[in-house]
Amino acid sequence: MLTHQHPALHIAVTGTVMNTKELINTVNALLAGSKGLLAMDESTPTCNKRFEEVGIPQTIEYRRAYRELIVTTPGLGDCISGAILFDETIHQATKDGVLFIDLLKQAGIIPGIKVDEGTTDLSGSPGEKITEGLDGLPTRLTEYYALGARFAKWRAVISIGPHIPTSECIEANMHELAVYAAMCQEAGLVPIVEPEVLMDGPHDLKKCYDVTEKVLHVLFENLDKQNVNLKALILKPNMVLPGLNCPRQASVATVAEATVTCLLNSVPAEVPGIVFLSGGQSPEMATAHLNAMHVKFEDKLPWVLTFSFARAIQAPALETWKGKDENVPAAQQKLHQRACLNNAARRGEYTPNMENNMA
Ligand code: 5MM
Repeated sequence: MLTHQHPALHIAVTGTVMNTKELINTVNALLAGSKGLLAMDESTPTCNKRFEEVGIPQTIEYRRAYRELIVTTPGLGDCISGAILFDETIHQATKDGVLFIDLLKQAGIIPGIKVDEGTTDLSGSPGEKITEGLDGLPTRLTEYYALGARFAKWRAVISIGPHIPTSECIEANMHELAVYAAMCQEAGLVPIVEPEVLMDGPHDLKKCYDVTEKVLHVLFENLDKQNVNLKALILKPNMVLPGLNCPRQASVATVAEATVTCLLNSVPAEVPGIVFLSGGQSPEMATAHLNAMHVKFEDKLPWVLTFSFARAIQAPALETWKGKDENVPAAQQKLHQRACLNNAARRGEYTPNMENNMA
């Protein structure tokens, strides 16, 4: 037997087996029941931008207070299985000194961490971006694991325009996502792989479909090249939608059908789960789209299909909070309500009149 021939290899092989088991346990817990993920990993510039939109001061203390509001929301763990944190947040605590990461664990929510370091211009390709953060990533992953994170997230951004995306941009970004995913699995963290085709622009739904399908094909080719275990990752894609400035918007049923068809054509059945980003859709539309996918396609889905929204879960709570202590309970109620509505959508049980009834 291999292990008798070489003791060092025995340790390595055993370690890998243990690692895979732990990764798959984490995946199963993240995809359990009718729960989904809460993305609360806005980088400082993005968080400040969201605050500015609703008139909240853009300081580290307001960001801390807002994240405290989120992680202390009563009952959040009933609807949310995992929360994606930003580096600043993973080190923060409540005003009484309890680490957010500990509060999440107590609530039965698995802590995750955004590990990309944002995007920069892709050289030689105007209008296109490449994500940064691979340098020193294995060390950071080890540190995040020690802090208690059990999954990670990396976002690649693909824009649609007259001459973009280019094949070079797609290839470069998907290669990075695959390298990141391999490093995560090595470090015991489940990789959430997020290739986001942006909604900005006047393009139609067909264009979004074609670009999303191509991006996903290139992604899975790269994951294969990097020997990433598809059973131990989660895909976080965009839904297939017309651009925000497209004159021909699509019905909920059309978006659901286009999205599921695109995913069935490009995501291997081995992948355990797909968790959508909301990408700038209103909270109500993101929920309605997820619901329609389950109503029409439930028995055809080889993977779990759920949510990992940031704006589409947080927006009503942030608008209600406005940075004021006295608004915290009402804001928490909004957050909990949105999470519950998305749970209903994952079961195909959401109806728009639940919006008013739950309020
Ligand atoms: C695409 O953004 C992700 C999902 O959020 P939405 O549901 O609002 O589209 C989200 O996880 C995003 O990656 C984080 O908010 C971090 O974004 P930044 O811009 O801060 O890197």
